[in-house]
Amino acid sequence: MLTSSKSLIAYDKKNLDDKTLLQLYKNMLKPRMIEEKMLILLRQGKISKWFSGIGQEAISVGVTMAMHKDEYILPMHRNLGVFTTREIPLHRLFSQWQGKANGFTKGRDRSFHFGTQEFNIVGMISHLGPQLGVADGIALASLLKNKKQVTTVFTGEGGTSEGDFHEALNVASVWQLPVMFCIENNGYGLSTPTNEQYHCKDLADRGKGYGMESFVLDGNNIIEVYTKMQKLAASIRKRPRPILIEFKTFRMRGHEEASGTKYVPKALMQEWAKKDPLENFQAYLKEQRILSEKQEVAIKDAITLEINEHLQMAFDEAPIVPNVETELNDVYKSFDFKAIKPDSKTAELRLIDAISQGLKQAMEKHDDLVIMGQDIAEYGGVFKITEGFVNQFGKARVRNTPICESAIVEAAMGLSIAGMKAVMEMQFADFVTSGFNPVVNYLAKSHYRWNQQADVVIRMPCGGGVAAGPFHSQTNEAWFTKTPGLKVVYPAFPYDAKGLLTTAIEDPNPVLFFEHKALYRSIRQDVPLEYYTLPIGEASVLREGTAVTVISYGAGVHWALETLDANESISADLIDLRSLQPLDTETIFASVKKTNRVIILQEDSLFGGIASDLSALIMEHCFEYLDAPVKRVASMETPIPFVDQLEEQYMAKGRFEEALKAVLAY
Ligand SMILES: Cc1ncc(C[n+]2csc(CCOP(=O)(O)OP(=O)(O)O)c2C)c(N)n1
Repeated sequence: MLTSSKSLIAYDKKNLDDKTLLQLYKNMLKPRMIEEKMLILLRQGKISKWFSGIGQEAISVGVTMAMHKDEYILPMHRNLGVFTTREIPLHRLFSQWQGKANGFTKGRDRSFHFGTQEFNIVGMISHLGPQLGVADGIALASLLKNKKQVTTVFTGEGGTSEGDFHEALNVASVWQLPVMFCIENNGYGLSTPTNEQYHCKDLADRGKGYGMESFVLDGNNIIEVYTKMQKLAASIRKRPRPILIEFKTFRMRGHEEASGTKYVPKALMQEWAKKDPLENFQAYLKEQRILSEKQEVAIKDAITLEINEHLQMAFDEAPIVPNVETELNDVYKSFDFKAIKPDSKTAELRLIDAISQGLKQAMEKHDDLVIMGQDIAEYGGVFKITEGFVNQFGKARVRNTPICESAIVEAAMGLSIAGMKAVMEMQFADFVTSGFNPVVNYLAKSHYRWNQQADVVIRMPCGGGVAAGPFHSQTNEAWFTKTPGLKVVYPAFPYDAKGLLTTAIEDPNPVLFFEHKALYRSIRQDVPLEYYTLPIGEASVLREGTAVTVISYGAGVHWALETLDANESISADLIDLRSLQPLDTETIFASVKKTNRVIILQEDSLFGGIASDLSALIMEHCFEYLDAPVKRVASMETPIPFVDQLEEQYMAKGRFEEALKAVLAY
């Protein structure tokens, strides 16, 4: 609180007119008054958690006012001022916080965890850091479309310790993306003070390390924030590049309301209270005779009325009525698959060539498709799938990336938010762990949370049998098949690989596309030369028989074929799943009901693999038809060893034949 009515912040209004100054004031006042109301409601138990931005309004408001309304802004949990300055009707915000349908997430996510294309706002996910890489992707789209727009993203100083921050800044700098990275340094990350968070004077100095201009601004001085950000935004629109801005400010309330501020020294709190951005600015406007007492009362009355009316609307809104179908339907964006029939002209292609051809033809078909990955441009990727692509499509659409899986998955998400398509080549499927968070938390959940598709395909060169050891051999599809929101495709043949990849790219949902490295150059097939698509979610029945159903995918399909070829007397249905999520249970159940015996072969180690769930599904749906227990054959429960003899022992392949015969003999 200011003890006198004199402003303690040295404002320089430059050439700002009174109307703008009053607008800045009103825009700061509104979130402050909303928050004060929310604190009352919180105490009354009428809303859940609250993250306060009191004392930090000048940053949200100044930055948002410096941007054009059609430019994307990516706020965090203390940026109510961003939402109100973009003039979101308050009742929609209130409904959001009460988990009601007129909010932005149909009650599926809380507080500020939402985005809205209508207002060009992309809200955070809880993990904080991913926002920064998403901003890169949005800015990349704006750069590629020559839109001359700036994208702004916020982080707290705590969030700057996450890897995402460093990856996102580096990518933005290497690609010269038009992003304003805004750090709100408010002294504490939950209870952690800055000296336990980082070991340098100003976080802005980190910009230098990334080859980026950076600035420190007084985050409590609305005029400084607004005028400087306006200037920077204008400059970036003309000359695209990233800029890092550190706003010095202070968190005046607890991390969230319930947690309090006991650990914050009182003197520090008092010192910052004197720098309150709203009270000081109000005093200044009065000193300058820009704001009268009467005007102030009128402005406050109008805001109070607006808050109360809109709150009433939200309270009057009926609570969400749960509906199982609605929930399930919203996990994926609906996709109207259009079968494009293959041309009759074919050529014998290896799996790797078929994938390359499908990808190339998808690039020709979709002008807005961008491919990103390590060493994929001139070098053609480590497996040479994108060899020659740069010559045909240029480096803007075939993008070499730094080694930063998280930021690239996030950038792919950003491209999708900006209406583009992205394919990311994971150099080896094993490395997806370095980008795991945005895959399972951002891509997978965004359609369910706020109706935002993640039009992204991640190509996953995977699998063993190539003597490459524990970190270049894994087949990690099970990490993703259990995550609602992702599709998982795993072809075993060139024809399927090409047609399913083109579909995966057409599908607006996130697809993990597994490509078995050992099959790349060993499996050949006649493949149509023109563009075609195949439906995701349909298994293919490779052999038909009566005695047993063999279910597999990827390399396992070829092991099964070899075994069945060597045992011609075994009459088996052989099902190649092709797609693991969604799963073609209809084909599986029909086969099991016919043969009454089933064996599932997977290359992954046993526990928690897709075979386990398949087994459970078969048991639940076909129990009465089974003449033998469902058998799973999988690799050993160890990491994948390097040397041939050990790897061979590890692999499920060597145990399949015996297990198959045991199922038949049961
Ligand atoms: C990956 C991850 N780790 C930890 C948390 C828990 N958490 C939420 S906010 C927060 C503090 C963030 O501090 P800062 O980035 O400075 O933002 P502030 O809350 O101060 O505005 C923490 C630790 C989280 N949400 N996500």
